Amino acid sequence: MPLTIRDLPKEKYVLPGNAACPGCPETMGLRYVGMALGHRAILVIPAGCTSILQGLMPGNGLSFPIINVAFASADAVASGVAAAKRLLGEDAVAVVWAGDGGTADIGFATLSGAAERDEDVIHICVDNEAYMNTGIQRSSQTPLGAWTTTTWRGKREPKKNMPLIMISHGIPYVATASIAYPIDFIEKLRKATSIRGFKYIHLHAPCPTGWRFDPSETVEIARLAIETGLWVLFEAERGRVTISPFSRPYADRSRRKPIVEYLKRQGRFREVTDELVRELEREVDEYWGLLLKLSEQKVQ
Ligand SMILES: Cc1ncc(C[n+]2csc(CCOP(=O)(O)OP(=O)(O)O)c2C)c(N)n1
Ligand code: SF4
Ligand SMILES: [Mg+2]
Repeated sequence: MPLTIRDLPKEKYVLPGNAACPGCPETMGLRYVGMALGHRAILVIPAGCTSILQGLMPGNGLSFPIINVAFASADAVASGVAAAKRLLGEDAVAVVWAGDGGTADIGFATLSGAAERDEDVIHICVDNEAYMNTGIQRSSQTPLGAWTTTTWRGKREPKKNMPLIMISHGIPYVATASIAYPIDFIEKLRKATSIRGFKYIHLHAPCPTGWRFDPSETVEIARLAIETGLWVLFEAERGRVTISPFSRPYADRSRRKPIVEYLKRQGRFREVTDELVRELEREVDEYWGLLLKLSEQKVQ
């Protein structure tokens, strides 16, 4: 039986009154982590919006057990948590919850090291496509053309492809997810707990504050990323890719919404040109072509 919203536990791990902005995608993602893993999750969190919104003792905004760490140590600390849990026979899941900066840039060395050692850890990259906590600076996950406070005229480089980089580490499980599709994310998290070794999940997380859209539109913007084919939901088990059901229709290019529908809803793409749209379309086609080759799936 497929999982439905009614099957999910009611216990709350994200508490009211926390310091997140309205419409924050990180609190949404954490809520789903709570639903998927419950009290088994031990979160290792480097600096970022989550470490701020969790608050200071005794005013906690999150009720997970959390270890706050320096960027460069997150996956090394989680490797230690995994070893302790094995030695003590605890039924716990070592989870790194890190932003795109903490994952793809500042924390990448220990992420790559822990993946190469195949530590029994789940690394979740909550990707809001910039360093939001310190004032919306660009990261390697900021897409081509996007405004940030360090790319005033739009970023000139494309988004670094982290899921493909993690697949090439040869780890047992890589998946992409979106805060607009909670059941898909929860199922992937639960599957990850059943697999021994290093698991990487990249969660697309539109941020109203940094992307310049109304806080009531977070889920809509996240959904548009899927419907335009810009963000693709998939799983890769030992490198073999399966496109997830919500993304499957968009393997067919003609079913994708125009990319401009996604861009025009966000102030960070205010200066977008036709040339940029064409370049993004080219990137999307190329990425889909590669994923479909890896999946050996026929275009429907
Ligand atoms: C080694 C180091 N460099 C820089 C900082 C400052 N810093 C704190 S949070 C942050 C940005 C984090 O961005 P991201 O990981 O994307 O998380 P977000 O705030 O977007 O959730 C930076 C640069 C730091 N704490 N440590
Ligand atoms: S800046 Fe974005 S990610 Fe950070 S707390 Fe605000 S809405 Fe959430
Ligand atoms: Mg970020």
